Amino acid sequence: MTDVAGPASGVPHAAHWGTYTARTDREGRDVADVTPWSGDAAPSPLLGNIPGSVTHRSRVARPAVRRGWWEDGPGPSSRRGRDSFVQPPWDEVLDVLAGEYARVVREFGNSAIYGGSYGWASAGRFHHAQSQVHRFLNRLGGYTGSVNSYSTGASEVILPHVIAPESVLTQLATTWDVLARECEVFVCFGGVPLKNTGTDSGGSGPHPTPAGLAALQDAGARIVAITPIADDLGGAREVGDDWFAGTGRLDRAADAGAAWIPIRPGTDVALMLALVHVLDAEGLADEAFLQRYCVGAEAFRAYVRGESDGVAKTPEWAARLCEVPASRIVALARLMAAHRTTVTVTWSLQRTEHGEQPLWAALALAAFLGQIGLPGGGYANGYGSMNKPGLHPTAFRLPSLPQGANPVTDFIPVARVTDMLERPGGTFTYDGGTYTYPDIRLMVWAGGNPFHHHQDLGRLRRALGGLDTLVVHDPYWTPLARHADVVLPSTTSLERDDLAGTRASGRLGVMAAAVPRHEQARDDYDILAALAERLGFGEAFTEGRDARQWIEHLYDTWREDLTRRRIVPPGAEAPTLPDLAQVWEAGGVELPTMGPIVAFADFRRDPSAHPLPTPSGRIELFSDVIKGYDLPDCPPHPTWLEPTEWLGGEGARRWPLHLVANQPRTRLHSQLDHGATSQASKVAGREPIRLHPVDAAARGIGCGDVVRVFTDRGACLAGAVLSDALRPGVVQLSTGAWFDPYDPARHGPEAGAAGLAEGTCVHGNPNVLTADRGTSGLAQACTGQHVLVEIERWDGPVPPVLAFDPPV
Ligand SMILES: Nc1nc2c(c(=O)[nH]1)N[C@H]1C(S)=C(S)[C@@H](COP(=O)(O)OP(=O)(O)OC[C@H]3O[C@@H](n4cnc5c(=O)[nH]c(N)nc54)[C@H](O)[C@@H]3O)O[C@H]1N2
Ligand SMILES: Nc1nc2c(c(=O)[nH]1)N[C@H]1C(S)=C(S)[C@@H](COP(=O)(O)OP(=O)(O)OC[C@H]3O[C@@H](n4cnc5c(=O)[nH]c(N)nc54)[C@H](O)[C@@H]3O)O[C@H]1N2
Ligand SMILES: [Mo]
Repeated sequence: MTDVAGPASGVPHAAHWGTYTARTDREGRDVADVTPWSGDAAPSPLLGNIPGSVTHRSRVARPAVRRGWWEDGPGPSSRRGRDSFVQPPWDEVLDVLAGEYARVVREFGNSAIYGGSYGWASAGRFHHAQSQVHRFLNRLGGYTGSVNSYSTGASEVILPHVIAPESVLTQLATTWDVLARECEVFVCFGGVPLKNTGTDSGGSGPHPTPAGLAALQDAGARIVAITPIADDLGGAREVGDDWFAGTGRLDRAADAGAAWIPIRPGTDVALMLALVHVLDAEGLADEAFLQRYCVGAEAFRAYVRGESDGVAKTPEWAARLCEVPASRIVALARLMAAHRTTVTVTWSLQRTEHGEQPLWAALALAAFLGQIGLPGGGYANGYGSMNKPGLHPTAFRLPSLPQGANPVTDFIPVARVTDMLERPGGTFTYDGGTYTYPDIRLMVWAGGNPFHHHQDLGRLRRALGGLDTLVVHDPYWTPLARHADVVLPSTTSLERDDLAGTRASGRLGVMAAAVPRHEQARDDYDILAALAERLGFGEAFTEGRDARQWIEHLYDTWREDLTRRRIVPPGAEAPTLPDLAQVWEAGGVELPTMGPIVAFADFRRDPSAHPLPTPSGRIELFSDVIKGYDLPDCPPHPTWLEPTEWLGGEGARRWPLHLVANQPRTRLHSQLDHGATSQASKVAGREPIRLHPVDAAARGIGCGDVVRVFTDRGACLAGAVLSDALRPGVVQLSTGAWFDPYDPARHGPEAGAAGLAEGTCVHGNPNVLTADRGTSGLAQACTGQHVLVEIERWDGPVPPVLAFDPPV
């Protein structure tokens, strides 16, 4: 877009994926171009999705209500997602909706409202949609909420039992400067996928990870990327065993690049156990470390040796499972033991069945190496998963909207949403407890999209039919909005003032409104305030402030908390901050950040003075607490458990391709899928699916072909891309294409006549394929990363993608 007018300098703004200046088009109604903030050395390509997004045709222009709900009233319906919409005026919709909230509370109680509202929404400290909804529902008397995240749901539950809370691992990871100086061998399960390091929830500042990784490589560290997809680490290539036999740092000129170990997906635990087996068998384990800093090493060792189950976890045993040659496993173990070594695991590995295990097995491996707490050595999670691990965070939190307390105790682990709808009154286990699913009548979503994030979308669709009412606040006609009864048009961040930042961003940035509100869109805050008013708690919700006054209030109280050191840990620097008007004028304010971090250094120095927050105060390689839970799918020490869907299992005979549904390179989740960066990646208008040339040839698939990807749960169309960056047998289809279920009446009957099933996503959303199955009875977390599929060339008529065309 070149038609740029507005103030030549533009206004400062921020997204989860970076800080930028927005300049508007001639009419001042949309963003025409964005300039990355000058302080950002590696701006995210996702910025390219922003121009044109405010007035895109997929915006919700005015409130919309599903016809059946408006005419017949609330109640279960199979018409959700198929019905037409009416567009009554705002006031009428708010009146009726307030009445419906009151009815549900009166007839069923507050636990009948599901308001977890999981999702990333937009950057911004005040207009954070989920916080706004939670505050509203708490004032209404509470709601059934959700715990943990889709991102790190298994980590959040297992890690506190065995080492420390997930937030400690990811926020206080050893910083890249320390790694570059000290780390000699960097073994990364899942690579360091720089495509993911652009984003952080709340608003990103600079992006130091690409430079951090480059510095580590330039220093000659041996980087070993263990992943089914080579480009999870740029430049990684397969090397011989002698590469691993080398000593010292690499001579960069002679031996550039990183080693790629193309592991079979879902088998990392087997490889980790075998690495421990080699350390143990060859006397390379750090016995003093195990004794001083760990509990349970002997029980775990007995399992690795096969003393407890009769199966020694030898390299030969592992090689059959993970298809990494035994000689390579031995060479890697020796390399790791001989050098200052960091073992890191991307978050993706725990987004799989038994996802607790790779985290725990990697911890055990690092413990046997004995380098936890040393500079450049030890254990980490998520380098490359986000713009966070390895950065220098602020020592204190940033301003946030107080949500109040929720009197309702019902909750679900976030990814059990369909189960909850299908089985009211049914039980589930979670972190040692047994709980009951509440009977949900009303569901509200603001800032999240289960048709993006959840698995087995066909099942989710059917389950939503059982609700009385589904309310969705979103700026866009997302697939979730299409399935809603009441659709409330929210503003995008570009239509309102806010402040942005995270602990890793190193600054609090100004998000100045760049354009006026689109059509009849309103801020989530204003929508909820209007509902609260009708429900009799307007004042309690707003405290008499408008949005601008709230931002001032949040900033001022936070500044006061800093000045009085209420939120500053001992020893950390407390900044002297200007007032909000000055921050606004400057476009943001830099915050003091922590110096170089060596994770778990205090614990290593003195484990008695600085115990870990685990039950024993030490690293737990065997957990008595988890043993007490008695879960068949989460034993008390790291264990190889065969997943239901993997290439070594029975299911692979019928479904011979392992699909990795990872994060998209060209957008954040489903957000701005219609933007230029995202659209440029589409193939034949569909989401690109990458296949190895051998797998493609076996199916007669060429580059650019439309293919049908299917399981017995569902199917989607996608655009084929051939790539030898993939391990053969592995295919990759990122999340985020807007779900577009084939409907002959809308898409035309021709494809159906040629055999395309109704409900097939014509656009390429992998969550029509994935199973809705928790990681285990411990965390019950999302397992959407993996699914076994088959693929065929689709020679029938190709239906248009209609996902971005509003239903009204
Ligand atoms: N198969 C598979 N599935 C996965 C994953 C995977 O690896 N594989 N990964 C999972 C992970 S890690 C995550 S975090 C989830 C992400 O799942 P989500 O966070 O649910 O995905 P988003 O697309 O970011 O959804 C955010 C929604 O908020 C809307 N929005 C933006 N700003 C505002 C606002 O100001 N107000 C309101 N009301 N709405 C707003 C956007 O339009 C969008 O519809 O997906 C998960 N799903
Ligand atoms: N561009 C972009 N960046 C993002 C996001 C986005 O949507 N877009 N989302 C953000 C969010 S919310 C999150 S939680 C993080 C997620 O961060 P991650 O979970 O780390 O990201 P993914 O891309 O899902 O997976 C990383 C890599 O793991 C590899 N992998 C998959 N399965 C296996 C396996 O079995 N073994 C091994 N060894 N490797 C495997 C895949 O090749 C994949 O590319 O990303 C964040 N960053
Ligand atoms: Mo995530």
